[in-house]
Amino acid sequence: MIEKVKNFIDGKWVSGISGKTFKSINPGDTSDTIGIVPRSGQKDIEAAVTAACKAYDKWRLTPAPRRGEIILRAAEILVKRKQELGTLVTREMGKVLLEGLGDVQEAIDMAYYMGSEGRRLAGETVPSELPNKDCKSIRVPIGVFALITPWNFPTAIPAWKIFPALVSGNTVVFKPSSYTPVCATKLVEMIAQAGLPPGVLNLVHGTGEEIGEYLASHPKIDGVSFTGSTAVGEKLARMCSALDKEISCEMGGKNAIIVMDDARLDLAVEGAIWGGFGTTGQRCTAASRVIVHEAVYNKFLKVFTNTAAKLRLGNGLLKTTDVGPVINETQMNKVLNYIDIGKREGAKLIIGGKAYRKGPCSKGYFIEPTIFADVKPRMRIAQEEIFGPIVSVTKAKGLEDAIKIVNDVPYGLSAAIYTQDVNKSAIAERDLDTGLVYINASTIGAEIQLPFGGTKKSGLGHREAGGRGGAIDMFTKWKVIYRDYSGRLQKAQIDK
Ligand code: UN1
Repeated sequence: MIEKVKNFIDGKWVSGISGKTFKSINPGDTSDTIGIVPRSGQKDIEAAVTAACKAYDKWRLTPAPRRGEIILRAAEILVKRKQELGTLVTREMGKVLLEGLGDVQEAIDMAYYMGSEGRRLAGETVPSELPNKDCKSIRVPIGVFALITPWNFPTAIPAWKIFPALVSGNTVVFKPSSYTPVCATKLVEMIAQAGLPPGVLNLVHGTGEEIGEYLASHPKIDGVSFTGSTAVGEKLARMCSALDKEISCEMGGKNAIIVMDDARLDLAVEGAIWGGFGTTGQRCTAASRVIVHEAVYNKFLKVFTNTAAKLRLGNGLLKTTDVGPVINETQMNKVLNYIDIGKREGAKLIIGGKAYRKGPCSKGYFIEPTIFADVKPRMRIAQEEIFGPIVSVTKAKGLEDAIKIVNDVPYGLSAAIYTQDVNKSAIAERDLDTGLVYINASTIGAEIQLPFGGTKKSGLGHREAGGRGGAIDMFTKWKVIYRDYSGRLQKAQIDK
């Protein structure tokens, strides 16, 4: 079935003003068109921003628990339609069905968490230094937000942004990736069905080049939340800071798993397979490096390679598939180019290394799960984000050496260590310079009730998701209120 997708502006589903469209294609079978999508331009953005501005005051003044109730209703709708939406995630993005359903589950978790945040959004009350005076800090919304999201988590990442933005009292113009527009449309449809007033959440489809920057720099946009490449994030951040706009970016990663000589190798192999090849390596948290203690290097490599060799490529809807396609031709060429770079740099290609075009896979963007061994820490394949099913394995002399290798990259999102030694795990926890550290678990699979994000080139501004320091900080600003009921002028710092 081909969906005729529309924009959602001011509570109505509308076609793009220019009438131009583009197609959304199944990356596992390019003969399967999923949707015809408006290729919006600046006028569509204008209409969406105007609607979001118009809706802002009423939404801001709606009690936060009421805003939260709408989000909780959206959660219920998502639960009911999880199977349908998860299947669509697999069809439009390519990840295997279990992960497609996990993507939707992450959106559901976020909806419950942020829906109930409507009854918290807590500030502080503290005593005043003067009599008959009180002081408190409260969270207030920022205004109209532009949310720009990638294709690798077509429902979870939009949910990470939409729900905290809305519960905090902001209104939204949402521009999803042009590779997963149908998933974004279904998600918005379900949220709108929960009873959101018109204009509070608007959806505009189109490409980053044509409307992304225009939206983010629009004078009526107060804040921007972006997830995507470091190159685009840094550009948007520079632009927004020159325009005095709030901006937070969640960007690339070059995540690593350390395997110590005392590790449970079976667990470490499972973690490296899941982190490296799960989601076809297309997570910003993917374990694209494994740093192995020299004493267990050969043994680990052998089991890791044998296990990777058994992974089956294919259509993510089939139960027999372990690894789906990469998202598109550009990404496929980029990943294949990195395989060439690795070979030229002298890394040892031990498995994979090619596009996979057998049988039903001939119509999609499939790449064999690929492992490079004897990778030197400074090689490009060990430094740059690849975003595909490629894992580099590097030998380390010991814990200190391994931590140094993990940290010696421009990114700092996620890192993991496999060890049975509590002291080693404590040192890793202290010294790994990443936003997320896993002990005896892979680099992927962050839970939504804690802040998500990284150091260095992995993130700018506030963290995503829940917990102290999470997305509520991204979508609110602090206001401090002093109330003097003494009936006279009291001077702070002067009156005693
Ligand atoms: C991403 O790839 O941008 O921790 C997000 C994880 C997921 C989210 C990944 N919960 O792997």
